[in-house]
Amino acid sequence: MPVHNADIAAVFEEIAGLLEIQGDNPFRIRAYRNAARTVGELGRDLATLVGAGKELPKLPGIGADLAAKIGEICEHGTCALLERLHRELPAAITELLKVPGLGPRRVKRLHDALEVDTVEALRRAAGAGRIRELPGFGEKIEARILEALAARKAAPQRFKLAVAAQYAAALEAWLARVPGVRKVTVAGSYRRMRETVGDLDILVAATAGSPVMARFAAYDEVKNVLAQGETRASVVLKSGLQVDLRLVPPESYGAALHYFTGSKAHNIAVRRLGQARGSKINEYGIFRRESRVAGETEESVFAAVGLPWIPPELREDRGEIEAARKGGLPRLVTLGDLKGDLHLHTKATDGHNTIREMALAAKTAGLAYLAVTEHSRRLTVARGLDPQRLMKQIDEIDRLNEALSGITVLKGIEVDILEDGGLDLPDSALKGLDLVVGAVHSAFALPRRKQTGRILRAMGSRYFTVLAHPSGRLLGEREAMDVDWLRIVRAAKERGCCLEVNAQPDRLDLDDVRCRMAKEEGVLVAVSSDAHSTFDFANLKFGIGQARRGWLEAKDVLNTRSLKEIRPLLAKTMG
Ligand code: DGT
Ligand code: CA
Ligand code: CA
Repeated sequence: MPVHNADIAAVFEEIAGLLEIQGDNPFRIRAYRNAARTVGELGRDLATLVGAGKELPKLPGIGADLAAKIGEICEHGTCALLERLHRELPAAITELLKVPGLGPRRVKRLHDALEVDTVEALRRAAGAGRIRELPGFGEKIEARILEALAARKAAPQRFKLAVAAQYAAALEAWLARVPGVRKVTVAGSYRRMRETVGDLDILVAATAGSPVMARFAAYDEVKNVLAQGETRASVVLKSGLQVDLRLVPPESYGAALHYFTGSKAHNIAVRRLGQARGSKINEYGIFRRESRVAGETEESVFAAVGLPWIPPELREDRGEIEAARKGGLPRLVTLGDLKGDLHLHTKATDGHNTIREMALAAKTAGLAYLAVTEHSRRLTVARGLDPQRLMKQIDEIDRLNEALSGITVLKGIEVDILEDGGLDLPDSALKGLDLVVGAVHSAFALPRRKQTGRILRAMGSRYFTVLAHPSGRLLGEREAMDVDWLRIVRAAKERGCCLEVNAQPDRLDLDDVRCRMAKEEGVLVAVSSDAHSTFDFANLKFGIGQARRGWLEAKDVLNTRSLKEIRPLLAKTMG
């Protein structure tokens, strides 16, 4: 059974929750939680390393004991500790832990006081008004629990793109090895690089008699089979991710690919164009008076309605058809266009590697420069830098650059934007740097006017280059801040500073819509990894996905420029 980093992280997260319910040592609990985060965000598949008999990379906070557990999970999908905790606690506790706003401490109290040990029991207790009477709960929390339960029912779980990618890549490779299989493509929102996906839609072309349908249902990550026919099947994987598979004949592959890539709104618009030309478009092809005129390739589908091929990331019915008709489609930025990375961390703060290690990994990733941008002192949990430590790092980078070839380290900082919009370090500490990345890490819930003013003031400070993860959202965890985006984008334009697309899988911030707003207002966007380890450069592709969904071309992205071209641009913001 293939095990992915997300599975390992989920096991550690569950262990942390269950240990907390049992009242275990807080340090031990935190160790599991940190490990879950570290593994979950890692840009390299640990099970592959374990499977190849390779040693695990040294990761901070992951000592021999946790490393052994990672090995155990890679092999068995679970570990003895989790199994023991399952025996000691009611099975539904794990489900309760997933209800937003509950958390281990509350779950434990509900369990002890009301004997609530299933989600249904929780719903009943909340509905009967019994939860508000518990000390430490109250009416507000009871209402929140009911809301969370209703939302759970209404909105099925969506998977972060990077997490879905782990499952998709493994399944795609597995299907491609089935005898007779000619082509496998993961279509749907995944192919359009949406930040989250509801399910995977896989298209397969195979020779007659290929056992692909049976093999799909027998894939060992499958938890249950929802439907299985000769040409279509749906399964749910152990992770909860649903996968729909379609077997299509070669002459329909392009039409099916177009149909199942979506979006639905885009499909409807294309179908209408077809109707206007007297042809019928569906997932089997393009038909004129019952005979197929196109459908083998996607290009043929678009050509049949008089359009050039449109990249999947644009297919949201947000003007792409009109642009295609006028020959005005953007030439979307690609991963290969990136020349550098302008936001990352090292061991000096909460990163896992030395500057040198990060530089060499960036070079391997095909980059020519990278900016070290540590947290500033206010972020004590990340051991943020004060002016003295920053000065020391600047010296270290100068020395390192003399020794390195083929890669240049730029000097930066991720300075904390204080609640009043001031920066966490004085101008005297910032002025020797190549760039200043500013970011909000606190008070995300300020009212719109205050929050907007705070960010505007920060961007207006003397040294300010890039606004990092501008909205502050964390997918599935924290909403974007409430700010006047147009004012911020226009202020960036006036001030000559840039906005970031942070490529971390749970950020993807700016999102697609705000990328496009930046472009339309003439503001450059930096696509940055915010790497905390040498593996994280692998996340840049997800940032590029958002940039492409936001119609960005290479010229719209700051770090597609060579070192020589970017230096004067950065220097302008540092004066
Ligand atoms: P998701 O899974 O919620 O992240 O989003 P999608 O876009 O992958 O949606 P999904 O899985 O329901 O369907 C895959 C594609 O199939 C969708 O993007 C477009 C196509 N499709 C599904 N239902 C319809 C429909 O009723 N009409 C048309 N024209 N296309 C549809
Ligand atoms: Ca889908
Ligand atoms: Ca689907």
